[in-house]
Amino acid sequence: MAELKCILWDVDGTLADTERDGHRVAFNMAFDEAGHAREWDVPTYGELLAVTGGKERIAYDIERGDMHEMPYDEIAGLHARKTVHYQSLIAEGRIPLRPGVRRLLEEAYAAGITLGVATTTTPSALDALIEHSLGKEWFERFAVLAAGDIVPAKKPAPDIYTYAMEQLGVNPENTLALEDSGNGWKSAHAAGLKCVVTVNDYTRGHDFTGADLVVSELGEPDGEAIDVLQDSHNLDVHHVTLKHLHAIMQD
Ligand code: XBP
Ligand code: MG
Repeated sequence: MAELKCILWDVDGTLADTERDGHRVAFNMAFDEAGHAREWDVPTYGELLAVTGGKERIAYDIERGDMHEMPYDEIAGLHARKTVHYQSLIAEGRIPLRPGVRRLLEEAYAAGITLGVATTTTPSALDALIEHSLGKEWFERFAVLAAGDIVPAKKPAPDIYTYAMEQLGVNPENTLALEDSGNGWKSAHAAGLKCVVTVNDYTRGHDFTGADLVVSELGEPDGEAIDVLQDSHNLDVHHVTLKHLHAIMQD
């Protein structure tokens, strides 16, 4: 039994559905621009999401023989262009926050819970999402933005969560993660955190054995009841509130 003091948020798939219509499209724009005969369609991108990190994902596609060989510098250059395209797509405002995200963020912030981000995504891609989808005030409201290559081992390794907690001076037993994917859940769990998972079309079939709560979305009080896929603490959830997160920590 421990007090909830900190919530660490994953970004892609959790704050917003950025993968299919954001990152995937931006990768394809960069491939096309560089003259690569490669397009990641929706199901292919789902397979590639097994590898976290954009540069790592390109390297994996090369390794499995679906893109032609290129040196690491070229991969990094291609990925840098992808990030520019991603920032433009986000600036167009076409990727909204997922249901309930703003509500729960505001509720936790008002309650004095320390809030942070722990993501695999490139920092400048994260900045674009905060600026255009969340609002600039969140640059200050998040006490840490842990992102990208700041740790060498990306999710499912625990490193990004461990790094974020070190920066904040909080303990794992007082921290809860919000995630959307199997790799994200594994990362949070390996860092010693409790974890609530909001699935999406890409991640619904992932293995979340042991996660504290797995739901279709955070939901809204005036909306339909959310789907509860896994409920390890027997919570009666219509939409996820701060009260539920406290209950998970104290169980
Ligand atoms: C997100 C990722 C990222 C994004 C692309 O995983 O794996 O690689 O798909 O971002 P998670 P970059 O939500 O578990 O952090 O291209 O900037 O890496
Ligand atoms: Mg994610």
